[in-house]
Amino acid sequence: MQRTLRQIPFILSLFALAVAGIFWTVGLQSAGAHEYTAGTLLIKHPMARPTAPVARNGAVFLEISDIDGPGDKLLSVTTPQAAKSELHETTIVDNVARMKRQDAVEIGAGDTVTFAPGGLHIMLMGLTGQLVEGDSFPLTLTFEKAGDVAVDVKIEEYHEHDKATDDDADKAHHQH
Ligand SMILES: [Cu+2]
Repeated sequence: MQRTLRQIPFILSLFALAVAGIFWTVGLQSAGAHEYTAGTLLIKHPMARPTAPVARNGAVFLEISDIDGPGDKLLSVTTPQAAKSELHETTIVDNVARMKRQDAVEIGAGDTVTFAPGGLHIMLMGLTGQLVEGDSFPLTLTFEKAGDVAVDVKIEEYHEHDKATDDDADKAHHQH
């Protein structure tokens, strides 16, 4: 009996360590990976480049996957950071880059759709404030099946994420 009582503080400290470990891991994941799940959808690293003080427009890039799911459709996007947000795709027509508004963006079953410079992007029209490196702003993605998904958009220089060859040193280098 006495022995059991003496073990209690030890057990409690183990428990505290375990809890601390969980929080530490969660903290690391949100700081590093910056991704969101909604049903079977995985949304990775929403980001926007910093803008000049006079810039009226900006663009958001991210990656949306439905690897194990039936597919979904991104219908619209809203953010308090801009008067209007549209789904755009840049295409080259006769050597001229043109942005075309998309009514929706299909995420096929098992597919990953990447919004990146020179292709798909979320166009922010009529910025309500300058996009300053290091800041972030909220954005809501509306999907046909998954519904509304709220994410935070990090403002930083663009660099390709989540590549198999992309180690931490490489990421740190690209951020500056
Ligand atoms: Cu655009």
